[in-house]
Amino acid sequence: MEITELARQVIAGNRRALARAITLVESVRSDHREQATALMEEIGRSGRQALRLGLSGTPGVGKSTFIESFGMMLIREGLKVAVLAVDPSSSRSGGSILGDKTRMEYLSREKNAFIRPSPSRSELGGVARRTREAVALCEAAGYDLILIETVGVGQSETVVAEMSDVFLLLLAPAGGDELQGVKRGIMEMADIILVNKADGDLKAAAQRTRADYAGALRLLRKRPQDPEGFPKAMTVSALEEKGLATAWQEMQALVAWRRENGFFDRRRAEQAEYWFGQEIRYGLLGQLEREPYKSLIGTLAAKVAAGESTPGNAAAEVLRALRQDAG
Ligand SMILES: Nc1nc2c(ncn2[C@@H]2O[C@H](COP(=O)(O)OP(=O)(O)O)[C@@H](O)[C@H]2O)c(=O)[nH]1
Ligand SMILES: [Mg+2]
Repeated sequence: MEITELARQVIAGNRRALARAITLVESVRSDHREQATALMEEIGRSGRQALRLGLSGTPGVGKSTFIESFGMMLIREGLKVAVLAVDPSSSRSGGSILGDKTRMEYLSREKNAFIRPSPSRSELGGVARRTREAVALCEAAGYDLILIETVGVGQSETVVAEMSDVFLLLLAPAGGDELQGVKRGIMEMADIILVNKADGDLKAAAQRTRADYAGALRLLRKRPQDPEGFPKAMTVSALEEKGLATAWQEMQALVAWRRENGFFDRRRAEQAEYWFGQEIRYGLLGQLEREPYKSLIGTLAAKVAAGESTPGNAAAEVLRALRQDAG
């Protein structure tokens, strides 16, 4: 199919076209990449904007259950919902644990929902680009809300935070009174912390955990993009569908404030700049993994290891070679 026609069908809301378009942006073949770039140019003109929600949480906290309940609630409100995942480990673990359709039983059957698991590729740069382009495709296809899911591993949280308007951190109730070793960096990215499983026997523990995190959030440096009371911690039960409507109201209030105060657009502009920088880095790193640089680096690494060259000198030699080839 011609790219212009594919773009037209994506914008017309054709789901199969959207799925095909995402398959195209996931491909690593160089001719496909060219087509994907052309496609992204075409769909960039749709002018549509979705709300992008990032969702992070370790395996077992209830991400899939949350997406199912929360997504169904939004569908009932008449919204179109897309679910994407960033999981750089999926190719190694032999299958994605994210965007797991079996736990999104109802949502996956909705015509106004679109669920796409993480592509099976381990390289974070590739996964990041593909997800960013998939987000843009879903926006062009008319989805109102895009949920981008990730597990708390490595850099994947940063990747998701840098493509989200609102970043949610999902936690489970803590057993004791300790915070669950959530890295400070992740806390600092969160706009709303949702302590899930606030039901049955776990309810009291969830409320304690929420209070602990609310306290921890107050200790963080105030960010300009937050109105009074944010970032905040709340309890929800994805299983019993409790607290979800309140959480959604909070997200909307936050977004409305950021829009009114210029932070929404500013954040998107900063994100575009961030990804520009990342694309350059990924591009350069990709070049280093190809010949002739790969061999050159191998030879120099052996010299460095043998003490025949210093890391600084050896690296300078590689950079010189890159510059010469470019010029
Ligand atoms: N009690 C309770 N259990 C939940 C809740 N949400 C998820 N679970 C359970 O936690 C387990 C992991 O949920 P899942 O959604 O697969 O977590 P994920 O790995 O983060 O996607 C499952 O057994 C769920 O039934 C909740 O709100 N309350
Ligand atoms: Mg899951």
